[in-house]
Amino acid sequence: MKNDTARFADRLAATARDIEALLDQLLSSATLSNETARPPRLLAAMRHAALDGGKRLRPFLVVETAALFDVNRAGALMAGAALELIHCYSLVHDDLPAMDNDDLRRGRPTVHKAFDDATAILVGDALLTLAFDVMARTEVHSDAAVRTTLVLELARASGLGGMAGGQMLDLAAEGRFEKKRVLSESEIITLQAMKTGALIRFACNAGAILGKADSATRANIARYGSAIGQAFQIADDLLDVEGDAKTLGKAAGKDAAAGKATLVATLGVDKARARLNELVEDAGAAVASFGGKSDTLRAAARFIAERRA
Ligand code: GRG
Repeated sequence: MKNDTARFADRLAATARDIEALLDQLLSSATLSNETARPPRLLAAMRHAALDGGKRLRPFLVVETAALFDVNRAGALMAGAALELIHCYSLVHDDLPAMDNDDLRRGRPTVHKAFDDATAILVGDALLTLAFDVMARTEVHSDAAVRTTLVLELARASGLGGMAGGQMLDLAAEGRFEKKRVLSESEIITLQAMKTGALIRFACNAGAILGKADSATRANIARYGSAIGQAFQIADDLLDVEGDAKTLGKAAGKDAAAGKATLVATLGVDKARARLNELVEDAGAAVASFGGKSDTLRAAARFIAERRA
């Protein structure tokens, strides 16, 4: 019989396959109503950004939290695909010369390297807007109020007070706009809760929104999402220190070289690892009331903490 880790890996792979197929379809050359044309170069660059790569962790979290409430899987996958489009856009823009200036992403040349900077900017714009187009579709959920809540919360997670705002705080912390200063632990936690945590938290909340969960349950899911969001970032920072470019599919050691504000730099590797373990525990406790139904979410928290790529 398969153990928890193997079962988790199978479920993650199955969702990744379904998301790949869905994104392939969403990024087909056929125009939709009220679209005039899909310019081939922009479409090719969007497909380069979104297809054939990535763990699809955020859609997986949507699908698995939705499964707690016996939500229809096809709708959860569609919501997950919308979220993945936002994630892919953020990677394309983050890799640009004006941001992190990376040549490699998911083991392939970044979009601005494979195409050019202007195309990469438009890829980000078009993926971002397509995400909201997809989230608003009836295939996500038959209830318009559920779709409106998803659109609203996705916008909040992605924008000024979420991911884009967090990226701004990150650039400021690097000393781009004024003198570089050392951030406190709580400032780092806030920055990371916005930059990477917001989308991960949204992924979990989306499952509860689709399932029309009550507010106490929503709060538990949000606690789970916050804990794994923080864990994800600490694991990512540890990988930057301990990983290598070949397994990561992107450059390693960049954060330390740039003197980036991370909890690993502030707390040191051992304390950061201890914090990571506490967060995995807390994530598990937050969904304990679901019993065996939340086994996969608990395995996901462990996977996030232990991942090597
Ligand atoms: C440019 C608006 C804007 C935002 C950028 C999230 C973000 C903000 C940038 C990503 C930069 C980065 C590499 C952050 C570290 C954490 C992270 C998001 C890693 C990549 O996510 P994974 O591991 O990637 O889920 P895959 O490739 O598996 O999808």
